[in-house]
Amino acid sequence: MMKNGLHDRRGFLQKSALAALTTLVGTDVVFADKMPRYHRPLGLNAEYDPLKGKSTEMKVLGDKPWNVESPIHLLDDAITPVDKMFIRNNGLIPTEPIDLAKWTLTIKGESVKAEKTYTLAELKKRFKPYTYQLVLECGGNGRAGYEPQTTGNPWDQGAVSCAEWTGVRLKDILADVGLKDDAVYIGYYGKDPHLSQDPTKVAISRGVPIKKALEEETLIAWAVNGQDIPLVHGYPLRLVIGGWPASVSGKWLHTIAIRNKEHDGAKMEGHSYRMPIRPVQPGEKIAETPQNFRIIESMPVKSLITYPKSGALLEGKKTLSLRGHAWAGDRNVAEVSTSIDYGATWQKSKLERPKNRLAWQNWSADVTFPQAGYYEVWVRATDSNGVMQPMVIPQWNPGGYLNNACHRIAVKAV
Ligand SMILES: Nc1nc2c(c(=O)[nH]1)N[C@H]1C(S)=C(S)[C@@H](COP(=O)(O)O)O[C@H]1N2
Ligand SMILES: [Mo]
Repeated sequence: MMKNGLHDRRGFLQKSALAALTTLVGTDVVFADKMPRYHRPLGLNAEYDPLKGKSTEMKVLGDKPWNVESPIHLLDDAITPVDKMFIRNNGLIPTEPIDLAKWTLTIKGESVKAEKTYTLAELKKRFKPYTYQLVLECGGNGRAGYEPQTTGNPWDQGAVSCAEWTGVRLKDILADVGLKDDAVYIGYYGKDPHLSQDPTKVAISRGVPIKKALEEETLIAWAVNGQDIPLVHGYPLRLVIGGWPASVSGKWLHTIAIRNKEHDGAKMEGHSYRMPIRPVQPGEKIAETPQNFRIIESMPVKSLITYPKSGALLEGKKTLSLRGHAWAGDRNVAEVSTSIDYGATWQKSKLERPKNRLAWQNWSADVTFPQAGYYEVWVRATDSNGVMQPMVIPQWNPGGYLNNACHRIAVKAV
């Protein structure tokens, strides 16, 4: 498999593979022209390290696949820098050298008038680029809070980011392709190999109803925070859909299928990214039939205290300036409040408007502690429909999804 990816028809190393090798080893590859046919340079075996360039404070949950979360205080920036962005992979990070000139996006499926393929250059030339701040939150963010523990990564609260993504609107591309009237869903396909490396298996292939896909903020993106998307976050092309479980934002994107039925790709089935329709007892096993579950769509209202870090020591003064972010899936956040007395009283914070729809909102508050001692600071957001975060862990569910219980930090005033 690797042979075909690296070598040209005559068996010599492709220019793109040589360029990748040069980048990897950080210097010229002398005698590249003397390299035997089908030789696999050792330098290309150097494993890509997704933690390179990441903050050393990131918390690694696992490396097969790579899952890495941001401690909450690391999410303090208004726009999440890539070095503080969580990583969630279902499969392996692609290792084939990526040739930008050859990367294409194909739109196909039952509900396109005719299949169409675009090169990256065509996408950039033919359609108008847009930049949006978009919240990407793993559907399982907060899973560690559920008792009993469910399968899946035991995320604390840091599987969330809000970065500035640049690309073209999927709706513009689909208008150019031409859809049939029966289009109801989209499904993405990325280049990441399945964990088993079995090429017939797909690591993940999810999607959204066509209505969400056609929103203005749904992007086919090639840049994040003004730079190329890092490999681990989907270089060179990714679908970015804010407000819904980030599992619908396909990385290493090469194909989008326009479906005449609910997409049936990998991780669309069973209890994957689904909630039970009726409440279940914690730990209860229910049949994983479509009748018992609904697909998670918009994410629930949530907020974080990103400054100070939990355990902060307040010395010589009684007032503390808190700050953080709040978001509410497809909705806006209407109010953020904080409490220093275990929820007995609440103080409304200053809440900024989102930069654009589906971006998180920054909030800040000055709280005054009546005397020296130990406190907990709680934060609670309410969305534009009046829905409030719960103080306690919400309804247990088999996938451990959608825990949006209030975030809190400890503070010691001395
Ligand atoms: N191709 C591909 N896309 C993917 C995934 C993946 O494993 N493969 N993981 C999804 C999940 S579950 C999440 S939460 C987000 C994580 O995006 P990030 O790693 O850039 O933060 O990517 C989504 N897109
Ligand atoms: Mo996820």
